[in-house]
Amino acid sequence: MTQNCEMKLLGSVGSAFVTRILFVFKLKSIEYEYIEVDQRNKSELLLKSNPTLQRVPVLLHADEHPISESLVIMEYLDEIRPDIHPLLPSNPSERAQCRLLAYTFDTLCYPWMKEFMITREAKRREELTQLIIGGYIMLEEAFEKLSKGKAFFGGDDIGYMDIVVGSFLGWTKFYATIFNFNAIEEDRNPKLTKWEKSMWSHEVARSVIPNHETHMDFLNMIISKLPSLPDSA
Ligand SMILES: N[C@@H](CCC(=O)N[C@@H](CS)C(=O)NCC(=O)O)C(=O)O
Ligand SMILES: *[C@@H]1O[C@H](CO)[C@@H](O)[C@H](O)[C@H]1NC(C)=O
Repeated sequence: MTQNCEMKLLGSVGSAFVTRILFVFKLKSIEYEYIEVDQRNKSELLLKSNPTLQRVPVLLHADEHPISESLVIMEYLDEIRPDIHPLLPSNPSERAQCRLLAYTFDTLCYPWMKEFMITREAKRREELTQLIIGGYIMLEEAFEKLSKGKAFFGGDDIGYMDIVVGSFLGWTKFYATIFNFNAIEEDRNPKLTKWEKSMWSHEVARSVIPNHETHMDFLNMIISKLPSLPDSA
């Protein structure tokens, strides 16, 4: 228990990357202290613990070196708590596939989704729609391989890839409501559609994925950080 209290998470409400760490804490029953970072006014603690990237999440574990980047933190927590709810598959080739997939999702799909949210051009938004659809078709194929007919990427229960992609389920649902665009559609993604249902009926996913209002606040915060338009005619 004492050891548990030495875990601190710097996060911002609404961030899917932070949601990933909340998933892991819940699944592995890790106690932690949550410290909110205001994205418009970053704290000294954030700048000190993640001076280069200056973004959340950051994990502070006792006197260890601070750890940033959600995927790195997820693997760290999996390594220090390997006995409770292991996240990565045991097979090295499947582990590598998961890591590659997560890397691809974060370096391609995420920037597309982020740009989709802030772009003011209809044409660009349409291009991004197609790119995101392609990304989720790639995930559909990966799901087929990794899940082996089970409900989750991780098999019978939530694993590494369920967290990586599942942390964005609040956002894709938000986009469906606000922009009338759902990245996961039954006709293109029959398996992911079922997977999404399994995720929403999972108690941990339901408790850590932020709600609509939180996403709306986050969107407004992002917009307020953008340079203002030269005219608003
Ligand atoms: N690749 C990073 C992405 C983290 C990230 O983009 N965090 C955002 C919040 S969603 C942030 O703190 N941004 C602050 C900034 O870029 O100035 C991860 O996986 O942790
Ligand atoms: C920024 O945060 C600091 C403390 O972290 C606070 O003293 C200051 O008033 C804040 N500034 C604004 C503009 O909110």
